[in-house]
Amino acid sequence: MVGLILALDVMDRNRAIWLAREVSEYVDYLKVNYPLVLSAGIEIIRELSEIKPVIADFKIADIPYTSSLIARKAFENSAFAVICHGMAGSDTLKAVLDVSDEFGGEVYVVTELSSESEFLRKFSDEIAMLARDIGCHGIIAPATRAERVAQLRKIVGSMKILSPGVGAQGGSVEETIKAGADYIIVGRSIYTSDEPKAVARDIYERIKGLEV
Ligand code: O7E
Repeated sequence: MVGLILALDVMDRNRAIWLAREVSEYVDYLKVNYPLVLSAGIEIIRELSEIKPVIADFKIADIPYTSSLIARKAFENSAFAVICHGMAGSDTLKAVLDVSDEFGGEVYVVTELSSESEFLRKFSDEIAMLARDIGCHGIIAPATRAERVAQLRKIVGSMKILSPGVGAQGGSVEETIKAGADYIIVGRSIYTSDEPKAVARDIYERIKGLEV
């Protein structure tokens, strides 16, 4: 199964809801990050969940206790999954995983960012191993470096790989899927377009065309 995730980094509630509805037939999940939650409030996660399952991208990276509070807030507001920074370490990941288990949710772990990420890149293989060994559900791997997606796929086996960095950041849909990503995360290419639905459809069809 390969698919598309919309990164809804818009600052306006009504626009977010409109975009989500507009592209819903082509996306599997909606990813909500700080720009939208800080603008529209945490309730936006609940509202969007009625359209598609929501991944709360709070890139949780605190001590275990605080991290578990953040994760709980996301799941209580109907998030399907949360994203954690693997650099926070095993105790934080385990604390978040415990909360997600209570809600039947999922936890995805950032290995290295699609940007320069010069510090995380030194440890991203180990972060992926940790995410795998403690039973997280997936990792985030950079579409801007398809060779890293391929390498991380070898480490995580059948875990989900979600890859941001396609389009606005220069990554390619085809190379990222061929390298082993399950989901492509796309934001600006879709939500700044005059025709978000047409762009989402095009990406969806290209992804599905590569499905093995
Ligand atoms: O570049 P865009 O507009 O297509 O948006 C990409 C989205 O993915 C945006 O929300 C950004 O915060 C996120 N992202 C990256 O771009 N690079 C990363 O390495 C990690 C993420 C991310 O979403 O992490 C958790 C999935």
